[in-house]
Amino acid sequence: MIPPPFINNIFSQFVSLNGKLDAVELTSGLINNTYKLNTPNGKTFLLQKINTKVFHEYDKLMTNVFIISEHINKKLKSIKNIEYVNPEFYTTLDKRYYYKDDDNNIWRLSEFIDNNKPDLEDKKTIANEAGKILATFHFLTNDIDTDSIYETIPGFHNIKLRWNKLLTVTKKNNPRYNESKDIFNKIRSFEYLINEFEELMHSNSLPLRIVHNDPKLSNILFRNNKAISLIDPDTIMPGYLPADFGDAVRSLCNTTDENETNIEKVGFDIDSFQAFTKSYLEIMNPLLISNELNSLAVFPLIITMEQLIRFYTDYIEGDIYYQTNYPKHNLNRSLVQLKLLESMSTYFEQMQIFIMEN
Ligand code: GN1
Ligand code: MG
Repeated sequence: MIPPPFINNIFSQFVSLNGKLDAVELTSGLINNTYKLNTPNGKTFLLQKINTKVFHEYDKLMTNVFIISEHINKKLKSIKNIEYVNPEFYTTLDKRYYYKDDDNNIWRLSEFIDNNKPDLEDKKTIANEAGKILATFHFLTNDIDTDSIYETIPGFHNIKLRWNKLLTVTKKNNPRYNESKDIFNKIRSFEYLINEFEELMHSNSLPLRIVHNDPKLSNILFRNNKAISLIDPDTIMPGYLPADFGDAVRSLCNTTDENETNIEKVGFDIDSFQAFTKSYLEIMNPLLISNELNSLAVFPLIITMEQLIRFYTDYIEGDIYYQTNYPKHNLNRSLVQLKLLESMSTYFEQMQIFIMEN
């Protein structure tokens, strides 16, 4: 937690402040530090310290954020009846997209959108709402020129690179690897997904579009079980739409969540998949080309494999990327993704058929 005088100083780089702020840290993200700020006049903001070890290109990242936000605002004004809340990002008083403090920390400020947690007992409704909001985001950004958006983390969804990195770290004599070789061998049994990804890339069959790259459930805001916004614009980059579809399915169609410690509870929920896919395609089907449609079913497997590789690699490397709350957190996260992938792969044909019928 950052001390109050410090936070007051950062906030007042963006907005003039009379009085004291009340700050609460929000901990659901794995990379940045996020604070909810209440101002004396009752307005709430979200202040974030950008993790510059992950986001080296924070300047380009923030340029992307402002371009995208402005585009979405314009489109929401020109087309009525789109239900989407676009949080406002603030420039500093001297018109910069972020504030660099004396210790070279990078801060940004946005409006806090009032929301409440969705009722996860009602998984189908939540998945249906999530499909709508991801499709709305894709629709709102589909006419942004991909050349105008920086690729801030090159190869973000290049699973081949992620796989090669895992192969490199497992070659070193590493005790964490030596003790968990059985997991590595299970991951290896899904190596065919790397090849499928490579074939898709070599055939150049997927168009580059604007992609969110982190449309997980905790990045969707709900109000009374209605999805209202897709937040966390850090990773918006040119990429492939099926990757977003895949990541959303990975996160939403898990019978439990990414940090579950009881692995028995993890599995693929086909009902949520169908509810999500149906509402996603209702909006996006007319805009997708057939190669995109044809690869929608395999991407949830590819992205789950990628997330599995990333968590496991980070565990082997000593937890240098993801924030962890206990010693084997990343190993546990890997086991969750592995079980999810095993379960999901048994539903692959059903997923394919459902997509073709919708
Ligand atoms: C990271 O920090 P957060 O929670 O927004 C990660 C995503 C992963 C996600 C898994 C830049 O996102 O790619 O899917 O954790 N972001 C980055 O929860 O690596
Ligand atoms: Mg993120």
